[in-house]
Amino acid sequence: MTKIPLDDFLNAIDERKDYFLKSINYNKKIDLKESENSKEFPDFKKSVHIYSHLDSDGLSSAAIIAYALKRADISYQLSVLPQLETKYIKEIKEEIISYNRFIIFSDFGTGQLKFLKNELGSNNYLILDHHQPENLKELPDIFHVNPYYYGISGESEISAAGVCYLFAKTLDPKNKDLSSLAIIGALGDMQNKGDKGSFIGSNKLILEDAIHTGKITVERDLSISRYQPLYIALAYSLPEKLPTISGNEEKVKLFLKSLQIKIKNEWNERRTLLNLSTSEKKTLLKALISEGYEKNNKSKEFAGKLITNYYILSNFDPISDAREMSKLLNACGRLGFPSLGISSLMGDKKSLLKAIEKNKIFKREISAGIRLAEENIRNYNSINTFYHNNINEKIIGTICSILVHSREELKIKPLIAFADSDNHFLKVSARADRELINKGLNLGQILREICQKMEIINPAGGHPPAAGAKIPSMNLKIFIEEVDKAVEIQLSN
Ligand SMILES: [Mn+2]
Repeated sequence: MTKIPLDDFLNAIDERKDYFLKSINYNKKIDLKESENSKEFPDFKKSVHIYSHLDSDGLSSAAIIAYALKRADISYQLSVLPQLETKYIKEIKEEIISYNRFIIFSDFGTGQLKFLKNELGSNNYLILDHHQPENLKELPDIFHVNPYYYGISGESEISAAGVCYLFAKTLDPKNKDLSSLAIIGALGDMQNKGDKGSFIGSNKLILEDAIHTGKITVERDLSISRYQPLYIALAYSLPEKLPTISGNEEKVKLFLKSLQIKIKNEWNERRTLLNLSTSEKKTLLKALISEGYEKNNKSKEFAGKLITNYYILSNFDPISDAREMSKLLNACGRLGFPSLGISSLMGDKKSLLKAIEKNKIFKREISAGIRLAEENIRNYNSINTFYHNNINEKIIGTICSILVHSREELKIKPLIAFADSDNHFLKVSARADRELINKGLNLGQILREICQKMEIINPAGGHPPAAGAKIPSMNLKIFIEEVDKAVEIQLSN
C-alpha cells in the first residue's frame, strides 16, 4: 500500500494528543490522602483556555475544540482575537502562571512561534494552525501542529478547522460528526479551489467523513446565488461577468423572457435558482454558455465555471448552504459577536437566529465600506491601496477580498488596505488575484520580511494571496514604498 501524506501528519497529531493529555493531567488519579499530607495542591485536571482567530475558519476551529473538550469532560473557556498580538501573549503568560491554565491556540500561533517560545517556553500550550511556518527545515515542536511540516498545503488542502478536526478525531473517534464544521471553516478560507468548487487533499477526506456521518450532502447547480431573486443573481453573481447582460437587471429580464423562464411565480413572488425546474436550469445553462462564447468572447474554461458544488448542511436549519453558514460566522466575528457564531455551530438555535440578523447588518456595513474604498483607491507602481477613516479594521480584510476578486481593473496589482486601529496603529490587509500568485507573488512573505526589516513589533502573517499586519501609523509612507518595491521585485523574477 502506498503511504498517503496524511499518515505522517496523523501520527504527529497522535503524539501531540498524548502531550496535551499529559500536560493537563487528564488521567492522573488524585490521591486525596497524599494531598492532605502534602502542602502542595493535588494535580487536578487543568482547565483549558482556547484562543482563536475571529474569522469563520477561526470560529469553526474554536467550536470543534470546545465540542471535543466538552465531550471529554475537560473544562474550558474561550476567547476570540482579531490577531494574536504580542500584548495578548504577555497577558497569556500571566494567565498560565497565575491560574495554572493550559492554552490552545487555533488558526494562529505559527506566525508568532518565535515570540511564543520566548515568552511561554515550551509547555502549557498547543498550537493548531495551518499558516505557513517560517522555517520548514526545523522539526516541529511537540506543542505545534501544522500540516506544512508533512508536505500538506495549509493554503489549499486543509484549514485550521480541519487541523482542529483531525486533533478532535484523534482525541475521540466519536468526534467524526464534527467534520461538517471543518468544511464550513475550509469554505471560509476559500479552500474549495478544485474543479467545480471541489475540495482537494486532506479536505477531501474530511468531506468524506461529513458525508458518511450524514452531516453534509453535495449538490451540483449553477454557480450563481441561490437565494437572491433569479434576475438579480444573474446580473451580479455570475462567476465571470458577461458584459452583454451583467450588472443590468433589465437586460437580464429580457434574456430570461427570451428563454421563457418566468421571474415570478403564480403568487407574484420573485423566483430564485432553487425554484427552477431541472429543464429550466438546463435551458438557462445552455443559453449562458452560448451568450458567453458567441457574444462575449469567453475562454474555453467559461462553461466549466458555470456549474459548481454546493455543500448542504443537514442540521443548521434554516441555513442549508455551508458557504452561507461560513459567511454568517464571519459576520458574527467581524461585528464583535463571535460567541453567537460559535454557539450556532454548537447547536444553539436561538444563537443561530440572532446570528442571521447580525449577518444582515454586516452585509449593509460591507456595501457601505466598499463604496468608500472604491472612492479612495490610490495607484502605485506595482500595488493599489485604499484607506478611509470610516472603514472599520474588522471588515477591512473582507472588503479588500471582495474588491480584488470582483473588479477586473483591480486584479492586475495586489490591493493593500489600511484601517485605523488602536494607539496610532494601522491594520493592514493585503490581497491578490490568483493569476499574480501563479506568477510567483507571495504577500505573506513580503509583509513578514518588511515588518521584520522595519522592526515592527507585531509579526505579520498570512498566505501568498492573503496576508495581514499591524504597523505604526507614522510608518505608513515608507511601508507602502517598501511593499511596492518588494512586489515589483517578486513579480519580475
Ligand atoms: Mn484559517
